[in-house]
Amino acid sequence: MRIDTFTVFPGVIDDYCGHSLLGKARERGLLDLRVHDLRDAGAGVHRAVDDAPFGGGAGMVMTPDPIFATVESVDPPRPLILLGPAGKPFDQHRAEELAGGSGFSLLCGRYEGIDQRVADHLIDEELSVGDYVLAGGEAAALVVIEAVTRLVPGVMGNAASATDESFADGLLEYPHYTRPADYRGWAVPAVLTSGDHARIDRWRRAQSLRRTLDRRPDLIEARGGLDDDARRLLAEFDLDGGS
Ligand code: JCQ
Repeated sequence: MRIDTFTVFPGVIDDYCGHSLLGKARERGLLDLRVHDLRDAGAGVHRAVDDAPFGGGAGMVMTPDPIFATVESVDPPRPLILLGPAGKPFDQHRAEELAGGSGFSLLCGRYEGIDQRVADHLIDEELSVGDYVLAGGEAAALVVIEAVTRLVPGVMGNAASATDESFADGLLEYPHYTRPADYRGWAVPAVLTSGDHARIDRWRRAQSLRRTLDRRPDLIEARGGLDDDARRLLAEFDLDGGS
C-alpha cells in the first residue's frame, strides 16, 4: 500500500512513520509511505506557501500553486484526501475501505485554511478526525495513516482483525483483565476465571452493550436500538438497570 502525504512539516510525518510497527512494515516493503514538502514549491526566497485572504480578515491562507505544482509533479495515488474540521467524519468504516485499496494521499492544511480552488479542483474528498480545530492537518494525517495501516495484513502481526470485530459491530470493547487475579484487593470478575467460555463470551457481549449504552448511546441508536437478544444478555448479568 502506498500513502503519499503533502505537508509543510514533512519531518513530523516521517519521524512518526519511522517508529515501531510502521517503520518495520516499511522496511519489509508492506508500506510505501512518501512525504512531500509543499515548501519545496513555495514562492520566492522565503518559499512562501501562504498569503493574506482576499476580502480581508485575520490569518493566512495556503496559496494554491505550491499545492497544485507538488501534487501534479508527483501524480500520487487517489483518492487525495484533505484533512480539516469541515470534512466528513473519519471512522472505522472509512479506515476499512481505505485499507482495502492499494493506496491514497493526504493533504495537510495549515494556517487558517486552504484556497478553495484546491478543494474544488484537486482533492477528491475532505475528512475530519473530530470536532475540534488543530493548528494543522499533520496530527489528523497521522491518525488516518495509523488507523488504516494497522488493518493492512501483516503490518501489525494481524492482531487487529479479531479485536476490531466489536467495533465493526458498532459496539465498544468489553473490559480486559490480566494477572494478578487480585490487585490491591480489586478482584478480577469471577466469570473470567470460571473456565465457562460460553458464559465468558456472553458476559463480554453484555459488558460491551452496557458500556456502549452508558458512554455512546448514539452508537446503540445507529444500530436501531436494543434487540431482544441484547436485552436478555443485559438481564442475565444484572446490567439492565437504567435502560
Ligand atoms: C482535522 N479535525 C480537525 C485546520 C484549516 C483544511 O483546512 C484546515 C485544516 C486544519 C487542520 O485539520 C484540523 C482537523 N480533523 O483542524 C484548519
